[in-house]
This record gives sequence, C-alpha cells and structure tokens, in this order.
Amino acid sequence: MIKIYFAGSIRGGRNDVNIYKKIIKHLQLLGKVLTEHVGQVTARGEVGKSDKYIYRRDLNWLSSSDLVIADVSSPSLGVGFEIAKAIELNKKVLCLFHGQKNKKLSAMISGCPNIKVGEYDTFDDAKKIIDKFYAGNSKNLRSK
Ligand code: 6IA
Repeated sequence: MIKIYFAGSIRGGRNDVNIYKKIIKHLQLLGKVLTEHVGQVTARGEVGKSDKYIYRRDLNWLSSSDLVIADVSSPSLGVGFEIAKAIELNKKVLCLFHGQKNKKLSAMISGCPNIKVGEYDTFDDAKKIIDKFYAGNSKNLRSK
C-alpha cells in the first residue's frame, strides 16, 4: 500500500479542517494516510506531545512517504516547510488550493516547477485532481 503524507494548516489556522477531513477520507481509499490527525478537529491524540517530538516524527513520516499532498488554501509555515522538505527528498508533491477573494497563492508554490498545483472550488473538483495525480504517479510506486 502506498503511503500518503497529507499536510494542512494547524497553527496557521483551522478554517479548512472540515475539507481536510474529507480529503483524508478520500485519500484513504488510495493508500495509507500517515497524518490523519491533520483532519481531526480536536487532534486529541496530539495533545501533550512536545514540538520537538512532533517535528521529528512528522519529518520521519515525510521521508517514508510516497506521495505528498498539501492543502495550501490556508497559509501555514509548517505546511510550507513540509513542502520544501518534500521537494528536497524528491517526493511527488500536489498542492490543492481553493481560490478565495483577495487571496493569491504564494509565488513560491505556484512558481515552483516541482510542484503540481490544483485549484478547486468544490470537494468533487478536489477529488478529481487527486485521482489524476494519483494515476499519474502511483504506477512506479505500487510495485515497491
Ligand atoms: O505551522 P502549522 O502548525 O500550521 O503546520 C502544520 C503542518 O505541520 C501539518 O501539515 C502537520 O503535518 C505539521 N504539524 C504541525 N503541528 C503539528 C502537530 N501539533 N501535530 C502534528 N503535526 C503537526 C499538535 C497540535 C495539536 C494539539 C492540535
């Protein structure tokens, strides 16, 4: 089963947590999602863990993952950091972005040749973008 690292804003703001939850549910049909807590409203299992622990654990997961999918609609330092690390580790990276008035995606994401950016309006659009990305990138991974 392929491993998927899903990244979404936590301390950057939880406005989109319900979308993260839906995306994660869909990703779970395709592979093992290492970061299910990103879509949990309370993330109770995470309480009491130190920042150092979270950093080390998340970077280990990131390096063991096959695909990295980030929702970048809510700007988050952590998500930006994870995307940069993922590129350095030669991971396949998809960034999902739902457009909002007066908000443009960072040029460091939209201008990066190693990132596939998919803009969505509805969750159904997001699913289609994910499925296309998965179909294009999973063939070489499944045999591992
Ligand atoms: O800067 P941010 O907090 O928005 O960064 C979010 C990203 O960093 C996510 O994609 C996560 O993979 C990772 N991350 C940041 N903080 C945590 C965390 N904290 N737990 C797991 N992953 C994290 C625990 C907080 C919890 C009590 C809600």
